[in-house]
Amino acid sequence: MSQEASMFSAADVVVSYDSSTGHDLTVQEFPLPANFAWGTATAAYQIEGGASQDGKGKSIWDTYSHLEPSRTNGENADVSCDHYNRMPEDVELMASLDVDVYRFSIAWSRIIPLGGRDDPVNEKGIAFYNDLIDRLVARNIEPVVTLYHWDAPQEIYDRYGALLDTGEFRADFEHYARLCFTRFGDRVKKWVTFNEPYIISIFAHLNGTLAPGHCREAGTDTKAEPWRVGHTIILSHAAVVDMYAREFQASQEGEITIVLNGHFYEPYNASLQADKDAAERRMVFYIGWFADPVFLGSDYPAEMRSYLGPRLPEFTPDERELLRRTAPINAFYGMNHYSTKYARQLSDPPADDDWTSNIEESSVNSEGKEIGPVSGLGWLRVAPEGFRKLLNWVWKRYHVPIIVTENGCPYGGEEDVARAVDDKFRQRYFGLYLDAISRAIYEDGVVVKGYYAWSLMDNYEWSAGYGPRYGIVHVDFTTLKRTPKGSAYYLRDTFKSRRKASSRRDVC
Ligand code: PNW
Repeated sequence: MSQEASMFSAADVVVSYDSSTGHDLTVQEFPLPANFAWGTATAAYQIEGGASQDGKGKSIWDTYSHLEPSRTNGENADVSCDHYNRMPEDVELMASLDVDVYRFSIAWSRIIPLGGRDDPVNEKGIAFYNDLIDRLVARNIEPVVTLYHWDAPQEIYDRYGALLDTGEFRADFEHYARLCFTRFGDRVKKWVTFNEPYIISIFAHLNGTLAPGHCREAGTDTKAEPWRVGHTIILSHAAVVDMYAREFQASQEGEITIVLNGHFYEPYNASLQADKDAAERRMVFYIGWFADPVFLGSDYPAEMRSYLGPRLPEFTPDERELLRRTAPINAFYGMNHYSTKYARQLSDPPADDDWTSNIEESSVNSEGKEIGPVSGLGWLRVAPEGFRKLLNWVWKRYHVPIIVTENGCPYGGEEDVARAVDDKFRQRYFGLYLDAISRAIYEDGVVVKGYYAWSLMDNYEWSAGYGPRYGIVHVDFTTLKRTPKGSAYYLRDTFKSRRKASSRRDVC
């Protein structure tokens, strides 16, 4: 199984930070700019629960999480953290941690239960998000809203395959986005259209480990579908950016962009040119796939065109013009980042649906050296140097300010609240990754404006169910009690002192 397909392993490993990496993994507490924003992030399906409350329609995740046999560890998010009913408490919790920002997503099928442009609006769903936004604003917490965090309305999937039909999806998504801008845009000043198009395309339409679970075994066209889905996302994003700029930006004065995830890649064998090229090309296929059209307004990267040939859809002249026009409107690069991997160029012929240009990923290189200490997930290694390099890579290629819209890690044994609260592993991970940002800013000249920890609280980790816990707040999934972990206080305190340190630095 490729690393990409394995979601959860090594639940309770004992970690030594000075393992085989040879890197200095001591947190330095380097400063961050005085106006650097910190926040927490969540997604609707992962925390809300209230699956059919107040007229909410089904999403593809409601269906996928109830499949028999289960593809989600036997678990669903019908209740999850019950945020839908406990939202005021959660806002107060964030206020107590002094967060500047809360990034959350809107469940499309909560406000348009059937999803389509001619379907009715659910005012009770709108009221929930209005209340959330009002409470955030009252607490001086900036709402950052993602429109699509993986939960397409089931009905539009049944009607036309959701993201598989570019024209239909784009029209329905535009309608949904317009509704959100109209109802919430007086108070929401940062919008994200899509969360992680790579994961939607590959995990949901090739590996099949996320809803709607398309994969070779399910008989779907894994050669073409992921690239069609990516194409739909890019064009739907651009259309909505265009609409926001034309119809809303002048009066609402907000910003809009997309969130892309990506690892940094190091060569598996650093003395082989083929592996060095593979590491670079893996990032082009992972990130450039979306970021070139979105932020440069250009075609897909040339490497992808030549490798994928007719599997990769074409942009029409009108679409190229749309991309060119909207590229500079994207206000920042939303970066979700968790870890670094090694990339190795394979020589055996790849599968006909290969999406990597025949590159294998691993956490151990040709000399047996690990990329970093393992977290609660085998692939998620502590590798802050890779993070710094990725910030540089993105800045050099796209030259837009970066906001880190997700970063964090799970660790083993955190069901037990007493153990979870003492989450030194996570505190150190955060500390090291914040040091990497500081060095990228002050030593490398990269513009990074904010950092949102994933996640505000333990939640439903998609196909891994309630296994991996990424929260800075522990959730007891029986009583639903919230208990801040040490990392919540670490983040509150470290941002206070790092930002103070930077003002001193600026004065000197
Ligand atoms: C993100 N990977 O997903 C999502 O935005 C969140 O909803 C999710 O809970 C969080 O990260 C933790 O997994 C990812 O394989 C899924 O590199 C997979 C990867 C990265 C991010």
